[in-house]
Amino acid sequence: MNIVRYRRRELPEPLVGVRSGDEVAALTGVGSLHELWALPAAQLRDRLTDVGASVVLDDVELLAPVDGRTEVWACGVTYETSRQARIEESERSADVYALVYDAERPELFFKSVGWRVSGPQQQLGIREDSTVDVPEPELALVINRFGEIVGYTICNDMSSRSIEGENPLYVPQAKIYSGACGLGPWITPVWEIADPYQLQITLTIDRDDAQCWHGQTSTSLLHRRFDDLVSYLMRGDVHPDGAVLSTGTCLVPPPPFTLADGDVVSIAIEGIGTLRNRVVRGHVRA
Ligand code: DO4
Ligand code: MG
Repeated sequence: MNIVRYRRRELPEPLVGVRSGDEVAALTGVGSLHELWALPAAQLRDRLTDVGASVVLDDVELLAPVDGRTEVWACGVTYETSRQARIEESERSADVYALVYDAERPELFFKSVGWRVSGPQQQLGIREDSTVDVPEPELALVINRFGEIVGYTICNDMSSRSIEGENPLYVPQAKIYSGACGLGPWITPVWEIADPYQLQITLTIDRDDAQCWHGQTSTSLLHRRFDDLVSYLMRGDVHPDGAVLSTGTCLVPPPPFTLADGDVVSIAIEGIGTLRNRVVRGHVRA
């Protein structure tokens, strides 16, 4: 079962519901996702049982599973692969990545406000002023206002390697721009995943209807603990509508790979699903 944010063709307002198989049913009396993140984890499960009539999944538009004041944050250099890729792309400041990988304090950065996030049926972007671009397939934690992990989703932390590689102080420009954050297709509640440290992550990139890059990894290679990452997010701020925390990438397509206009990026995570988006160069359609 998954928690979905979606729209029915005949209705303009987003709805919140649960998906089981190929059916979606609206949650009775729940108008937004962030209302659910105001509940303690122990109450969430019960709240998901009160649903209305079902509709067919194919007949709804799935939206990014984030709304209200829920922010998307991300962690960096949490896997050895990411550490190595960043050292290689940033000759003059390689040290900062090696240092943060081993430091007690993880790298956390702001990624997106909810309204800018692309859902599963929307486009992702690559910047006009960037020359090397990659998707970053990441397991994302859904956290309630009390800092409890209540679910999991998939984040595509789209990144410009040429801009970040020039100078790590350019990370916000490499990571935050039109179409830089993809989330979805839905949220898997925490109790549905037996071991989040044993999930297979697969990245597939298709170009002109043929596969041009494919890689597979596992969350077992994570160099941090999820609770620890969450504690750093919560210790300096409040998140009254909860937060989404993406936990870093373990797959970075090496040079000379770079994303191109029209590529289709698919990220599959075991127990969650597949997030698939088309990429455009320049601003994405709102
Ligand atoms: O240091 C920059 C960000 C790294 C990142 O996004 C990742 O490791 O996933
Ligand atoms: Mg990342």
